[in-house]
Amino acid sequence: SSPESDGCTPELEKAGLLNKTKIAEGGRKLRKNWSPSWVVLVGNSLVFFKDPKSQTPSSWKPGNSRPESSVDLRGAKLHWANELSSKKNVFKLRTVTGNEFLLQSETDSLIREWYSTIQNVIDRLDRE
Ligand code: I3P
Repeated sequence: SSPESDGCTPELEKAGLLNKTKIAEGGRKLRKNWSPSWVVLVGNSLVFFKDPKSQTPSSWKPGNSRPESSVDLRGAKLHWANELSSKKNVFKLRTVTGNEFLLQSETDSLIREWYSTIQNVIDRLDRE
């Protein structure tokens, strides 16, 4: 079992680079637009930042650390979704408000870690 699931860690945290596309907003389908995103899992939220690698040194200003968007994981659903993409290692995250995201990594172990860490947060919130 992972260290995150030992029940002794109140705040799960994880950060890393994933490929991301939003595919629905409020239940309404969107056109895919994959891009690398710096993803941070903190508390009950998944927070998306612009890919730091795509920023020039001069773009590192305090204002640029503002998240692009943030997802409340309470009541969210997570599913492997390789049928929704030609890419490998894809999962879908659906929020209670009907926003849907696909997240993807070329690295199998990395995407599995993200999946189980996010699922652990969703499960914890379901129990509250
Ligand atoms: C889409 C783009 C996406 C692709 C999507 C295409 O074309 O190539 O990368 O998704 O496939 O429609 P466009 O750039 O013209 O919008 P995947 O990479 O996830 O396969 P889809 O329409 O079959 O979902």
